[in-house]
Amino acid sequence: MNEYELKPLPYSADALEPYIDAQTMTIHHDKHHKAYLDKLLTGLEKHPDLKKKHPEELVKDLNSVPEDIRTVVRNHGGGFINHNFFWTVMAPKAGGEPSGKVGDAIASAFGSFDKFKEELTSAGLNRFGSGWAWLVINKGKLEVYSTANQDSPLIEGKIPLLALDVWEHSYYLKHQSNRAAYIQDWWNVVNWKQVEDNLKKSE
Ligand code: MN3
Repeated sequence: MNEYELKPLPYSADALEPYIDAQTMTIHHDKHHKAYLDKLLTGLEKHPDLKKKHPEELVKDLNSVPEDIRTVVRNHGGGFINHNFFWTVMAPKAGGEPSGKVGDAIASAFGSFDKFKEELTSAGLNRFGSGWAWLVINKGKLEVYSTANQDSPLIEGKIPLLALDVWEHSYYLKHQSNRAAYIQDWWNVVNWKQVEDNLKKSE
């Protein structure tokens, strides 16, 4: 299948209401996400062979990408794959506290779910400007951290389990400048089943 296509959202645009509004979801996916892909494709026109690789592979190994499009791959390739991932870790009728494997892994890495929630929330709040907060696996251990712009954890060899987009375009229409209120709402749509799948896949 073509990995350089914009896939539809895995649920309807209004599925995450009342936490994330339909208009935000539509613009975020149809305009912002699409623009990352379009700009990535424009960059790759100069190096069509690179399209034989999965976009994640390009981002993972930026040094092997020709210098004239390295920044394009980092920013727009990153934006493209980060959003592919982001849609999957949200779902309607989700949120709450994870049980099972993920619940155990979080409790053992952070002490408790509440401590983890605090850490990820603060990573999102303290990211100055645009970026992401992540739960990743780094050298076999669960870790919370944040990246600037559209930098993917894959650049540093970290495996993403959960992503929180804190670019203003993900909340401004509903929450205006209140990033904290957006993050609080976002916890209600975290798709723990997908996070668990991501954890299992990483093993
Ligand atoms: Mn975004």
